[in-house]
Amino acid sequence: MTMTASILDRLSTEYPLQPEVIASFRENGHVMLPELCNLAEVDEVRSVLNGAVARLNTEVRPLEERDTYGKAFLQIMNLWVNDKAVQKFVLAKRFAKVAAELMGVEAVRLYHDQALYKEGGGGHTPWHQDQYYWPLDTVNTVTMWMPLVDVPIEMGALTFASGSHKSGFMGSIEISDRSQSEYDMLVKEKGYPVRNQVMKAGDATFHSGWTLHCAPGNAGTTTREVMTIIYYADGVNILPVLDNKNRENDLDSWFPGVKIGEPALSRLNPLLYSR
Ligand SMILES: O=C(O)CCC(=O)C(=O)O
Repeated sequence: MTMTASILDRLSTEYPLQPEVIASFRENGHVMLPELCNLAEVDEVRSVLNGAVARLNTEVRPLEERDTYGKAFLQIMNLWVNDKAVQKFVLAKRFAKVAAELMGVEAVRLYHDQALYKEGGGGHTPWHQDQYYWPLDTVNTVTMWMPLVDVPIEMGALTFASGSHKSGFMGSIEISDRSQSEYDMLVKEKGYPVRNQVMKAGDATFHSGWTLHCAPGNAGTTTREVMTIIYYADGVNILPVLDNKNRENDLDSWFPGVKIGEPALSRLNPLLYSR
């Protein structure tokens, strides 16, 4: 499957951000941008992504044989390196520019992408912080989360603890039953407002690396098809010390050949936008 030149052109057009949208992102640690892709764009991108996910997925166990993390979604990472058509979507300037403007940085690089397909009957995504997994020495990281189908709450709507990013690191807790129970208590204790983000296909949320988030299970029978792209500010380094195995694994996977303390730069991290 190939993407047409017209889709490519449309994905490099700009999505203007009002100052209050940027302010809301910085205050809450997340924001929803309606129609970041229009329906024609979603249709084309969706067929390309569904094809790539079907080809690259290696999870064949029935849901009941998986642990909590495994039940949450089919997770297929860095599709852009395996599929030229997906590459056009993941490297699109429209999204990267939004990421740079929300973070208030000059330029952004790709960390990696991931398809997060929550199957019908799939489990909840426990509360977690993404940046616990990442070896990056910065707070300037952001994930774009775009559903390719409409996502009501009961299909696994992304859910944020607003303002939680301001606390930064909250604990060395992997996505698990433990992260769900401990962070659930913390969210209540701290009184963070909880936002279940209902979305239409082509809308997108952006959330900071330290924002606590989770999602309910998919109570429906069809898959919640979501594509995510993770960005970080150009010029950051790998942390001087990696304090957990996940960060070590991420360094190996997403920064091949790069060592701790060095600039976060490898062949897998193209510059996607520069002001
Ligand atoms: O899609 C989900 O259920 C969770 C998404 C997530 O954790 C993320 O994109 O960082």
